Order: sequence, then structure tokens, then C-alpha cells
Amino acid sequence: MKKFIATFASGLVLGSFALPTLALADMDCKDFRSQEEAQAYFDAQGPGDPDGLDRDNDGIACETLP
Ligand SMILES: [Ca+2]
Ligand SMILES: [Ca+2]
Repeated sequence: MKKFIATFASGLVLGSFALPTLALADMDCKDFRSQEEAQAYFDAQGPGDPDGLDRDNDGIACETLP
């Protein structure tokens, strides 16, 4: 039983390390300072929108940014 708890605890530690990595891999509009910057990233990523920067699918990323 002790071994099970130790395994479970180390799994939790590994899990908490994996989460920030996932957050870094997924960019959001708030991660860019300007629409131009978001657009450049979006164009470089294409085709497709894995980061969800163009939710209305009109080809313009983060139109809410300045
Ligand atoms: Ca995103
Ligand atoms: Ca758009």
C-alpha cells in the first residue's frame, strides 16, 4: 500500500510539470501585444488554427487586439 501511495504521489508531481508545458504550446490572443504580432504567428502556423486565434474563421487572427 505504501508503494501505491508513493507511485500515486510521483504521478501527481509529473502531472503538475506537464501542465505548464501544455500551456506554453498553446498561444492565445492575450499572449500577443498587437494584432500584427498575432497575425504573423497565425500565418506562420497555418494552415488551420490549432491555437484558436481566429475563432470566427475569417483569416484575421485576434481582431480584438490593437
Ligand atoms: Ca489558444
Ligand atoms: Ca477572425
